[in-house]
Amino acid sequence: MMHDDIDALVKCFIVDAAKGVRNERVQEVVVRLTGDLFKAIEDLDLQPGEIWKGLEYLAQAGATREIGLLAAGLGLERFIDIRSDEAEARAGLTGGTPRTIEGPLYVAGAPESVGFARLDDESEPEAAEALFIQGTVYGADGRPLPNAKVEVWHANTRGNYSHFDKTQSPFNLRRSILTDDSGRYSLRSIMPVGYGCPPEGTTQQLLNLLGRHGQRPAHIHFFVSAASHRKLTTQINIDGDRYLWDDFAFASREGLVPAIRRVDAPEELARRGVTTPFASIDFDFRLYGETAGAPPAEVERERASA
Ligand code: MBD
Ligand code: FE
Repeated sequence: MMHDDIDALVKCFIVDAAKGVRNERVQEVVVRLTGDLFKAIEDLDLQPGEIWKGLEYLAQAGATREIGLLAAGLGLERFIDIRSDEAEARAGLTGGTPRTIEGPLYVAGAPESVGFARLDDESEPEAAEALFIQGTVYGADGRPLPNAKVEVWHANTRGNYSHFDKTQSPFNLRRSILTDDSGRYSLRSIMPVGYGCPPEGTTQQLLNLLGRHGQRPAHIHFFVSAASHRKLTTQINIDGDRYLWDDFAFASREGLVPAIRRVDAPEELARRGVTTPFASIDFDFRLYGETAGAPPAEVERERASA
């Protein structure tokens, strides 16, 4: 069938068949996506069994709650970010901390504190290197922002996230820190290890067929928000990870790989209240001001909460 014939057919099925009140945006999107799908079926000569296989795959990915993981692995989430970067650049917003993808593993409702938080529940004292992160949140005028909210979450030494990994305590490695009067935040946690897609899951199943791995480099997620500013969604990477520039979710970016300082001086250990050498990272955040010309920075999507 020719593409023009497919367009006519889709119009018949979706537009002409409409008798009730329609949502114009939904109709526009469905007409486009259905038409593109039908054309792909025609061009690739997809067989009925292949088409059902695809639908069954999506159903399975949904049923096992891996749609968010699939979006990351296909680069869809990264693509959304690239478009958001372009929209911000068009609105004249440059020079802020780079965004990178949220991923599917945020959980709302983490414990909140002012200035400092310890993220780990002390359940991995042997395996884990202590990690301290500290910095300042800067606003649109370049000045430190007191009372900014730094939401932070990351994996444990097995690459697993609390809530989704039921062996961890609630909100382990998840906190919400408000910056102090100087716009500063600081935290103590443990060095994370990179996440890997569940080996038997739907996402890894597809990645295998594509000859791809499903590994992320070690990373730490942040939401940074403040009154009159655009919410920033980003991550920092742990330098030296073998997957640093080979992330299955394509989230590594220049500017998000801070230097790690390894500290073993006895007086420093004593000052931090630790008995073994630790890692320290300085990382500042630079937010954009609220901007009429840019699409909303707050993304609506289904998120876990506890
Ligand atoms: C993660 O930890 C993550 O950040 C992403 C994007 C996908 C899967 C697991
Ligand atoms: Fe993650």
